[in-house]
Amino acid sequence: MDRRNFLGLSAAAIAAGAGAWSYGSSLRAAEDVTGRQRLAMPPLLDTRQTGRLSLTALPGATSFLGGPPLHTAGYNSGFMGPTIVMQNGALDARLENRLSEPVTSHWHGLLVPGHHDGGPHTPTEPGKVWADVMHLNQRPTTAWYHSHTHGSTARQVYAGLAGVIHYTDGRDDQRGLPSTYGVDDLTLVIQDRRFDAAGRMAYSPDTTDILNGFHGERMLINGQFNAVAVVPRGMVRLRLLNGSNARVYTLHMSDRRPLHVIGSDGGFLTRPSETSYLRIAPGERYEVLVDFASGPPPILMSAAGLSAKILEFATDDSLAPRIVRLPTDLGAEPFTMPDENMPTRRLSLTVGGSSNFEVRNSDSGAVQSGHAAHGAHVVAPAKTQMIGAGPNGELGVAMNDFGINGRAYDARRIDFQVKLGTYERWLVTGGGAGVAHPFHVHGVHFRIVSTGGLTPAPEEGGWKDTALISGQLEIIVRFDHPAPKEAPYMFHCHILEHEDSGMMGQFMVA
Ligand SMILES: [Cu+2]
Repeated sequence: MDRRNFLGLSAAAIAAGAGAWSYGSSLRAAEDVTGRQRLAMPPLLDTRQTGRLSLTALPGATSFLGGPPLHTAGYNSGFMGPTIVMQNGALDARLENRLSEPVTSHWHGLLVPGHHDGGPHTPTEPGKVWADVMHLNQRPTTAWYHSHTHGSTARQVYAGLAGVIHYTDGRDDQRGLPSTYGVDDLTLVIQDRRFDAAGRMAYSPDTTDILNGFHGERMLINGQFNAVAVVPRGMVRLRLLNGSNARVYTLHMSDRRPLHVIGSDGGFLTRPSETSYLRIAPGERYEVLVDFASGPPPILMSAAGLSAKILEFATDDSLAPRIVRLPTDLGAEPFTMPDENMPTRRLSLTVGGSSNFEVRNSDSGAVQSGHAAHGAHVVAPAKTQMIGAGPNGELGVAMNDFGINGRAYDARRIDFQVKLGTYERWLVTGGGAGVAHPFHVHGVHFRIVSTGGLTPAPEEGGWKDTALISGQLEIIVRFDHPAPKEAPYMFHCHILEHEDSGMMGQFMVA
């Protein structure tokens, strides 16, 4: 198989039914009072009645911003995936792969055993089907799913292999929360994309992109550019997923109206927490309530890294506001620190064997030619050439791994084992490449005890599965599901170019 051609369409793939498809065309009927294209939600795939989930990874040809069709991929469509509604109980899940390379569906935020986790040890080969019954039991939350094929994750997610999960207990009415999908309960997949000189969306990471993570200049929300979210004049719930490969956003409303955070990666907070600025790193989710009752509708902006418009809103007076006040109690159980002697584990996300390694980006011919040979749709290589300060302060080119505790990911090496049903305290540091790394652990939720020596902000004080490392991150991790040697859990940087380059490890739970 020619890896370069993943985003390319084989004749067989076209015959499989994806065909040419324009993301914009299906939305034309949805123009509204603003005269602009209305933001569409991903299609809803509710598994609660059937107890079944069927996903098919498909190639697509998607046109953006009026440009030519581009090679994309998705679950059950040619680009991106449906919003899956799940609940506690048995779920008969199935993933069929109609792409020309292996894929997985990693359930990011679901508490399932290693063999259901969709990590790199359980790829579904082209033409094959993965199927099993998953037994789900966890707190309601907004989770997501994406491909996690080692070495290809960044490119596959960028191509569209990602979607959102609404994990529900059916009690949002009792909580006083908006819950009408696409009306007062909006799912927002936030991603940045880069366009080349010819106006085509491109994924062509060079050395700098691998060091910093691949950043784009245009915002894509639910796979759409320049769309406007239309909401009632009342309380609106925004389920925010940072599905970007690398970009961290600091979200705020253009008029600074408050964001009332009600939930994070692993479930609801005990009560809403008000903030004006909300930092969200790749892989993280937050649920917020925003009151649109008064004033001209604000614009969702990002203040960090990209001082830019993320999403415009418009209000529609014909939509009756259903929720007009902030709930006081979200029903989440407060967390009490376990009174037990926990093992402490130290993890350092490292570049070039050191978490403090000074990295310089290079335009040297040697570095560039290493990438130029691969063409436009190349995946990040396993090793990256970079320039670092040598022992005498001189600059020299060396091959250096991204790793954890100085070691790059090795699928054959189990980094450690954890006892099932216990807690551990993890002290996680990371630096290098001048980048803050979002740390994600599979199959668990954790609580942040401290970050950078401080107690976490209230919105970071709930259950999490991903957290940005600034200084030392101290977390309490709970292990409730087994992960055997043949299907261990991953822990890794969620800058996908770093993950693919080796900033990942794996552990067993038994
Ligand atoms: Cu990283």
